[in-house]
Amino acid sequence: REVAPGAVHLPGWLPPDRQRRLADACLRWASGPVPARHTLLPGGHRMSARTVCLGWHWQPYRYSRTADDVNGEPVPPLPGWLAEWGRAALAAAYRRADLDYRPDTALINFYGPDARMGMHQDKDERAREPVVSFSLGDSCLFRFGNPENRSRPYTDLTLASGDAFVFGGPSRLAYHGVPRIEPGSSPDPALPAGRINITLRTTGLA
Ligand code: MD3
Ligand code: FE
Repeated sequence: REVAPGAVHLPGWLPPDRQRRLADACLRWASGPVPARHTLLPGGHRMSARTVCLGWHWQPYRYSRTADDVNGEPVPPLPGWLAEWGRAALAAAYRRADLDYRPDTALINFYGPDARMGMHQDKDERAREPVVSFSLGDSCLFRFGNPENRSRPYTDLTLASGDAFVFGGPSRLAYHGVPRIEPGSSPDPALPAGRINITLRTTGLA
């Protein structure tokens, strides 16, 4: 399950009831005070996934407390239970009980059948704490690359509903992307259609 140094895949780590609870919460946040939106990238492209943020609002290449590129509203807080799930996933991945992990942000991405995410690094965070990802609903093809550039070598794997993935250490700055969604692959009809991915991060901002 260690895909690369510091990158640990935990298939099916979230049981079905937690998948449903998290997905329901994601739907509420997506239609909350700051609606999920297709983020506009500096080059003029619009991301095909929709994103909603908790704790800090992300837009390339900065974090803010208000959703300045949506409606200016303050972003909802990151709930303690979700940060706790992140700590537990990190402890399971690294087999350590004594980790001091305090994520302050979640980015939640909603993918329709044709949404994708190009190869990129996540380096807008000042801290270099690990990122913890949870996947819900449809599976996707996930491409995990290297920290040098967006091309080979990379590892392709499937991320399925309930999977947790931890990216720390040398993997924290690796390029990665989502080349495709597998429509209709969700294991649970009680989950919303499409794919949802939640990433927990530490911005290092105050
Ligand atoms: C590796 N999300 O939100 S999750 C993102 O499925 C993002 O929505 C994808 O890439 C998604 O930035 C991939 C896996 C992931 C997330 C963050 C990472 C892998 C990562 C940060 C650093 C290294
Ligand atoms: Fe990313």
